[in-house]
Amino acid sequence: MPADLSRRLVLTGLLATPALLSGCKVFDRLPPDGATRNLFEGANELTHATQKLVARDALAPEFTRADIRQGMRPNGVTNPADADYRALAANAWADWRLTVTGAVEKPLSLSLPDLMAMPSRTQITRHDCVEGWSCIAEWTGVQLSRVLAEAKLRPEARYVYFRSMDTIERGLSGGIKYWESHDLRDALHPQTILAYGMNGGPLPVRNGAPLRLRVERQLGYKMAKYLAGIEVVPALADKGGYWEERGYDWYGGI
Ligand SMILES: Nc1nc2c(c(=O)[nH]1)N[C@H]1C(S)=C(S)[C@@H](COP(=O)(O)O)O[C@H]1N2
Ligand SMILES: [Mo]
Repeated sequence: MPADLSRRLVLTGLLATPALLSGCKVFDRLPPDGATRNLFEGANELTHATQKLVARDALAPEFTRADIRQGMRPNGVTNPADADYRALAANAWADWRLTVTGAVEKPLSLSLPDLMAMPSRTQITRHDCVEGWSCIAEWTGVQLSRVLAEAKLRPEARYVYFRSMDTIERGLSGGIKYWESHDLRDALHPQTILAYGMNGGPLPVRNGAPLRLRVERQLGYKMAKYLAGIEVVPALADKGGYWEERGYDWYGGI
C-alpha cells in the first residue's frame, strides 16, 4: 500500500470520518458528475475542516540531498507553446513580472531579481501527483507569506488565485490557461514558496520556469507552474482551478 494511503487510513481511522476517499486516486477515478462523487464532496469539506483543526499547520517532511529522486519528473504542460511565454523565455525572463493584485493595500509587480533579493528558503520535499507517482526534489524560492506581507493583505482577503502562462486546453473559443487557488492558511504556511530554483540550479522550463508554486502539504496539481500573477480575493469565483473544474477536489491535502 502506498505510504500516502496508509497514512490517510491511519488518520481517517483515528478520526472516524469518511474522508479516506477524498483527494486520493480512488476518488479521482469516480465519474466526475455521478451520485458517488456528490456523496464524497461532503467528505472533501470534512477533510478540509478536520485538517484545519488537527494538522494543517504541521510541516511536510523534509529530506536530504541523498534522497533526491528522478530529478523531478515533469508533468502536465512541460513546454508552453504560448507566444507570450516563448518571448519572455527567449529574453531570459528580463521582461517577465509577477503581479500581485486584488485585496491588497499595495499591488506589486516583481521581477525575478526582485524576488531573488528577498530572503530565500530551500527545502527538499516529496511531490505527490494524483496519478500515483512521487518525486523528491530541492526547491529554492521566496516564502509567499513574505510577498503577501509586502503587498499588505486587506481585511477581506481570504483566498489567493495563481494565474499561469501556459495554455493547457485549446478549444474553439480560444485557450484555457492553467490556474489554481489556496486559502490564506496554506498561502501563509512557512513551506509555501514561490520557487525559482530546483536541485541547485535555475527552475527548468519543464518544471515551471521562471516561477512556480510549492505547497508541500497538497497534491501536485495544486502547485501552479509558469506563474504570471497572484490575485488575492475575498471569495472564490469558481471551483478554484483548472482540474477542480474537471472534478478534482479543491482541497488536495495529503
Ligand atoms: N501551469 C501549470 N501548472 C501545473 C500543471 C500544468 O499542467 N500547468 N500540472 C500540475 C500537475 S498535475 C503536477 S503533478 C505538477 C507537475 O510538476 P512538475 O512538472 O514539476 O513535475 O504541476 C502542476 N502544476
Ligand atoms: Mo499531478
